[in-house]
Formats: sequence, C-alpha cells, structure tokens
Amino acid sequence: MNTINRVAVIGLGYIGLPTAAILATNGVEVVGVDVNQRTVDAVNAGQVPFVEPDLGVHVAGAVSQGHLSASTSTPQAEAYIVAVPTPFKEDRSADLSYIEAAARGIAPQLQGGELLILESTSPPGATEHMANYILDLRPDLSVDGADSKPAILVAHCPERVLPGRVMIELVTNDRIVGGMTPEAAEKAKHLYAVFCQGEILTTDAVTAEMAKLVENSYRDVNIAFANELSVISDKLGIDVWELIRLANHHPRVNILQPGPGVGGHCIAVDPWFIVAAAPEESRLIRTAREVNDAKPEWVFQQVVSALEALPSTAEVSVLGLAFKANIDDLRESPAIEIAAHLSDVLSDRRINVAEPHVDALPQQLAGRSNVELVSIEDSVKRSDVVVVLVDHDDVKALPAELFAGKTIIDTRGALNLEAPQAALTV
Ligand code: SAJ
Repeated sequence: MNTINRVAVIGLGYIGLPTAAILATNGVEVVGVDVNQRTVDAVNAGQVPFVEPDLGVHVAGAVSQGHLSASTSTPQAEAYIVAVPTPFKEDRSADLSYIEAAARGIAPQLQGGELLILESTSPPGATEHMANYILDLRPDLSVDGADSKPAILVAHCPERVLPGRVMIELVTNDRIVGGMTPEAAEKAKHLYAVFCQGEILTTDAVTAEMAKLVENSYRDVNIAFANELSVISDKLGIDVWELIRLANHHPRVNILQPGPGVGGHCIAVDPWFIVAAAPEESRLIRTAREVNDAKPEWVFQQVVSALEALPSTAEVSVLGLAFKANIDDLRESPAIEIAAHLSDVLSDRRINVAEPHVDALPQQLAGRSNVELVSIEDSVKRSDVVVVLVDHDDVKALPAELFAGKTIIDTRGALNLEAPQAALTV
C-alpha cells in the first residue's frame, strides 16, 4: 500500500494536536487546521495552548523540523483526520455541526482516492452522515466506486487516550478502525501504523462508533456503582473506602472509586449517545448517568448539613476544582458545580477554594464576593468545614495536624488522617 505523505488534521484540540504532532514526528508532513487563529499562531510558533505532558516537546520538534504547520483553512492532502468536538444538544442527541463544518472545508479539496477519517467521538451513524454530507457537496465522488465515480475512503477511528497520558497512550493503546468499506479500514490501519505500536483492529464504521461509546459507558456504569455504594455506606454508617478495599480482595471483584461525580468531556457525555440511539433499551446506561449526575448535589447537601451545627462565621474549604487528580482540566468538573452551588446558596459564608493547577478562578466562580482562590494550606487553615473534591497529590500529602478540629468531607478518600477528628468521610 502506498505510503501517505501529507495529512491534514482538522481540529487542534486535546486529540487533534497530539495526533498531528505524533504523525509529524514520525516524518509525515502534517497541516493542522483550526478555526481559532490563536491556536494556529501558537502551533506555528511551536507552542501548545493547553497542558499535556510531553506534547510541547513533540510540537516544538515537529514545527522546527518543518513537518508540522497550522492554518485556518483546509489544504489539499492525501488523508484528512477530523478531530472536532461532538457536544450534546439540549435533548442530549449529538451536535454534528462541527463535523459538518469540517466536511465543508474538506469537500472542495477532494480529487478521489483520499482517506477521510473521523476521530471525534460520535453517535452511531455519524461517519456515514459525514460521508453523505460530503457526497451531497461533491456528487462526482463516491465511497465505493459506484457508477464509476472516484471513491474517497471513509473510516471511523475513535481515540481512546487518557488525558494526562496522551503521548504515551497514542503509541501504546490498541486502536479500532471502522471502515465504510474494507479498503477504507485497511488504508486507515496503514496510516495509524506509522505511530501506533498497539494492535490495530479493523471493523465497520458503526461498530467502531459503538465500541468507543461502550468503553466510556462501561466506565460510567462502574463509577456509578461506586458512587451508589458511597451513598448507601453513608446511610448505614460504613466507611466506603474500607468496604471497597475489602471487597476488592475477591479475585473477580474490582470496584472503582467513588467521587463527587463524573467530570470531563467524555464519560459524562458519550453514554447519552447510546441512550439517544436506543432509549427504551438503554435502562442501565441511563440510570448510571443519573446516579453520577446526582452525586454533586448529594455532596453539596453533606456540606450544608455539616454547617448547620456550626456558627454563622464558619468558613468552607474546597480542595480541588479539576475534573480529576493532577491535571489542570476544569471541563465539566463536578467540583466547580459544587463550589458554585455552595457560593450561591451560602452567600454569607466564605468559600476558600484551592486549586494548585490554575492561577485564576474559572469563569463560573470568578467575581463572586464570597469565593476566593487561595493556597491549599490557607484554605484549610481558614476553614471549619473542609470538602475534598479532587485527590491531587498535593492534597494527599497534607499533614493530619492541619485538619485538627475541622469537619472533613472527603469525597475522594484522599486524606489519610491517623486520628479522625470530627471526620465525616463520604
Ligand atoms: N472517576 C471516578 N472514580 C473512578 C474513576 C474515575 O469518580 O474510579 C471520575 C474522575 O474523577 C473523572 C471522571 O470519572 O471525573 C472521568 O475520569 P477518567 O479518568 O475515568 O476518564 P477520562 O474522562 O479522563 O478519559 C476517558 C477514558 N476512557 C476510559 O477509561 C474508558 C479515556 O481512555 C478516553 O479516551 C476518554 O475518556 C475519551 O476521550 O473518551
């Protein structure tokens, strides 16, 4: 199979930019395309507009070698990788408008024979939708050579990398490649083999779409189980962390960790695409989403109850805003939802927020008179009730003495307090 020498990656976000960079550092000529001029300028200067370990080195290296450049317009290429957002709409069905916008940019550049890969997490049928959208704009082309029209090879190849480990997992994870035709799958496999050392498994496009959604739903359902256990344990006066630790000694049990809810842009979104595709049949998947979505409100109520027993001057420490440990990513974070709710309802209380990975409050919390961003130590020292929302290493390292006499609501089981004071771990 012919080597692909020139690739355009549409969307230079958390997935597109790492993919562009890893292809470029493996010798492929890559043009990254983004609607945001600031992102394009940053990449052309060899910089990365967000935090992801090792990505900066890859981008800087690829740009300085002349293998990676960025642009706001889509160039001609032998392969196109679309990695744009697919948020959900009001009714929780997927918003495919970013995919359609990418397709409008690609369509005029096509000559036939190009590989077109959708990487964005997508509801079943989205790859076919993208192909049909392009064929509407380019009726002279086909996906399978029908009517002697030149074919474009269309495939879905979902990303599965974990934020914080993207540059490692891009190389080591197995990949699923779903082609609209077997030729498209093979061609896409050939492209990913440039950098992927994992197994590359081929299937059809809709199975590949579902595989991605199912992986994240599997995790969501299992986190929901842990979150439900934490609520049950609280009612029964049981330490949920001890409970899970003990149960996990069973050789076939592996319960995940409860938390303040499920954040990020994937696990809390993707299951809804399955529910939207088969609403009657997706009972467990829907309930898991509801259990996880209800957790921030439950944590909020725990804080309110803890404050009831304290004088009106009592302050609250919120430890962590990120959606999970040791990252600066605040997207869809349950911690922000809880902090904002506390600030709204407890308007006369001071909320001392600590998030060591950011230097300013996010827009949802900025400008509120009762919320201040402070250091972790100051947050705890000033406060009577401490609510741990993220198990950052900096939080886990705090000495037990700091918490003496305080009410603690540890939603992550992060603190290791030798002598529990008025500890209330949830
Ligand atoms: N969480 C818990 N308890 C746990 C594990 C996670 O409450 O035991 C919470 C986290 O705190 C966080 C949320 O779940 O708020 C999601 O975190 P995560 O680490 O499970 O996953 P993400 O969103 O960072 O990345 C997931 C990954 N999917 C799976 O592990 C199946 C990743 O491989 C995907 O590529 C990514 O979604 C994606 O982009 O879809």
